[in-house]
Amino acid sequence: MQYSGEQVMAPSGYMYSANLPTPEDIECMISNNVPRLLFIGLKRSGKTSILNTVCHQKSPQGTFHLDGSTRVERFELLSICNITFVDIPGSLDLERLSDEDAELIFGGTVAIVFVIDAMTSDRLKSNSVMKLCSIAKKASAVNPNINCEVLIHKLDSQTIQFKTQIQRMFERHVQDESYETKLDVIFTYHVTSIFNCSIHVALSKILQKLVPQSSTFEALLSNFVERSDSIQAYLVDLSSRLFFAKDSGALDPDVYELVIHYVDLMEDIVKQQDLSFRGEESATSGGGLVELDDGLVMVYSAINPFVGVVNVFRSSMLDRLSIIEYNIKALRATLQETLDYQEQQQEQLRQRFQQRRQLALRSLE
Ligand SMILES: Nc1nc2c(ncn2[C@@H]2O[C@H](COP(=O)(O)OP(=O)(O)O)[C@@H](O)[C@H]2O)c(=O)[nH]1
Ligand SMILES: [Mg+2]
Repeated sequence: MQYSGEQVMAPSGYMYSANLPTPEDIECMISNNVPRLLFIGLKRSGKTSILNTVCHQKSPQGTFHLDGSTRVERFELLSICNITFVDIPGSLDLERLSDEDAELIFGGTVAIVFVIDAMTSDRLKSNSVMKLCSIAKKASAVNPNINCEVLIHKLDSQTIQFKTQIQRMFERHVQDESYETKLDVIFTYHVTSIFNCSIHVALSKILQKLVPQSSTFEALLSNFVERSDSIQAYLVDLSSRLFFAKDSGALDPDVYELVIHYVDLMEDIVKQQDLSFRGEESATSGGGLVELDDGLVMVYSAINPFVGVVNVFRSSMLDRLSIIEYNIKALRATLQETLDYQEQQQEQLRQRFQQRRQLALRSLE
C-alpha cells in the first residue's frame, strides 16, 4: 500500500515525493459524524502553524522553527458543536488513494482546507495549484458536495490591492487547471495570515458551513443587535476564538481582532484568579465590560463553559446598559434552549441508531 519516498511524475507533469497514508494515518483522518476540516497543501505552506496558533494558542513567532511533520495529526475542538481539525503532511499522496480510502477520508461533513504559500516561488505556486485540482478531483468523485476552501496564505501585511491581485492570479490559475483537467468544483478563496485575525475569520466562515445550527445562531444574534442598538455581536468559541456565528451585518476585521484580544484577556483572568464566572446570571458579572478609546464598548457574556457572546456597541449607549443586560440575559436563555434542543435531537438520533443496530443484529442471529 505504501510507496515511501519514491519520486513520481504525476499525470499533470509535476514531481513529488509519493507516500501513501498508512492505515493509522487514515484512521486519524476519519471520524464518526463530527464535521472535519482537512488541512492539505505542499510542505511548508503553513498547515501546522495555523493549527498551532488557532487550536493551541501558540504565538505566530513560535511557529518559525517547526519540524516538518510526516504523520497525520488531529485536534478535536470540543465545543457546542465538536469539530475535528486534521493536519495532513504535504509528503502524503492523497491523489492516488484507493476509492474505498477516498470515500472514508472525503465522505461525510468535510471541508478540504487547501493551504497555498502565496509568497513562495512560481514553480511551487504552480505545483500547489496542480495538487489542489487533483485532490479536488479525487474528493469530488466520492463526495460531490465537498467544500473546497483555498487559503492563499502568508499574506501578512501587504496592501489590499496586492492581496486582491494575488488572489485573482490564483483564481485564474485554478480556473485554467480545472478547464484542462475537466474538473467541475467550486472553490472558495480566503486570503490569510497567522499574524492577524484573517486566519480566524477564514476558519470561522469554513466551520459555519459545516455546522447546520449556525444560521439559527446568526438569526438570534441579528435580532439581539437590532433590539439592543448594538454594532456587532459574536458567538465565540472560548478555546479557539473562532466564531460559530455573527449577526448578519458586515464583519469589521479591526473589531474582531479586538474581540479576540478581549476573550484572551477574560480567559487569562479566569485562569489566574481561578474564577468560575462562566454561565452566571448577570450579563456583566457573567463576563465583563470594557470601554475602548474609539468610542466603542465591549460586553463579554459567558453562555456555557465552551462559548461566550461578545457584543460591541457605542459608548453613547452606556446609559442604556440595563436594556443591553436584559437583552443579553434573554439571548443567553434562548441560546441555551437551542443548544438543549440540539442535544435532545442528537440523543434521539443516537437511540434510534442503537435500536436499528440491535434489530439488525437480532435478525442475523
Ligand atoms: N510570514 C508567514 N509565515 C508563516 C505563516 N504561516 C506559517 N508560516 C511559516 O511557514 C513555515 C512553515 O510552516 P509549517 O506550519 O511547518 O508548514 P507545513 O509543512 O504546511 O505544516 C514556518 O516557518 C512558519 O512560521 C504566515 O501566515 N506568515
Ligand atoms: Mg506540518
